[in-house]
Amino acid sequence: MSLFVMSPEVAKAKDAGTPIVALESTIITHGMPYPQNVEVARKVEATVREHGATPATIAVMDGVLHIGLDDAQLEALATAKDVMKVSRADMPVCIAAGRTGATTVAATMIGAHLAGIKVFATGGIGGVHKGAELSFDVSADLTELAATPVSVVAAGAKAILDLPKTLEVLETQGVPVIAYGQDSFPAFWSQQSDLAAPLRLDTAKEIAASHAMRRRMGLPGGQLIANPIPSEAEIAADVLAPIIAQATQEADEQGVSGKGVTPFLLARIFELTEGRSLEANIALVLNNARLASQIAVELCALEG
Ligand code: PSU
Ligand code: MN
Repeated sequence: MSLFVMSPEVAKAKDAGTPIVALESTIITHGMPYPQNVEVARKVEATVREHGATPATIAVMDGVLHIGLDDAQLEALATAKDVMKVSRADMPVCIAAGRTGATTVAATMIGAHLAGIKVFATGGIGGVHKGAELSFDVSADLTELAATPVSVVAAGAKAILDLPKTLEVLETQGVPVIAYGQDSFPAFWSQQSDLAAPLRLDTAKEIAASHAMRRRMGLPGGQLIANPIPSEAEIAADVLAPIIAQATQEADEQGVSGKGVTPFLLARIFELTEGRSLEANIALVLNNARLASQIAVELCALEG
């Protein structure tokens, strides 16, 4: 029996050998409030289609790994209660137990690779949390990037994380971190950070060629493409710094730990910025869907 079910739209693209872009589902269930979450999921899918690729939102529903969701399934996921947050460790358990789970970056990469999808768009990746020297809280997204050959387009990583340590771990793991069109590593809500990006490429074609070269050389793992947020949607780093500090302190005081940390911080920052963080989040996800589609188109021309 197949390990997954493809939506008719994705199956058609697979058969035709046309470009496909994977999309994650934790951003829907744990990253944004309803109903914006499902509206954004639809808009992201539409953006991928407009740019010549087929969207494949990945999630586990009632024990079935879905590669591509139809509209009713997207709505069901966005409104479901008790949805597991599924990373690498949880995925087989969730499927075997017949449960419903939203996939993180790590688990979406695994699903995409199983289905032969090479490019994936999201908002931000998980990383090394502030205080990780005591909590050991390092996202499994980082080791997944080292293991699974999918190019992930994100707007960098959030300043809720320790960005220098996140870049160090990625370097140790041999993950290329490629800023798109600029020298600095983008910081999710802000285009620039004061950290230099380890690598820079200026076109989707070069990013696709690097992905293909990695495979030809037999190196495992993918690439992290750090795509800066559009300037009109940016929130200045100095506006956010005290808000992030407050949210992080509250998480500490309330004993939030493990998988709960990222969703807690995202929700508090949303409240404390009175929704501005969500607006920025939406703009950058759409921007990432655009670039990921362009990369998928180029990669398809290169590798088929
Ligand atoms: N960062 C964001 N938005 C998100 C997430 C991270 O800016 O929605 C989600 C992604 O699904 C990511 C996951 O893969 O959180 C990381 O969680 P953890 O740190 O528990 O691995
Ligand atoms: Mn964690």
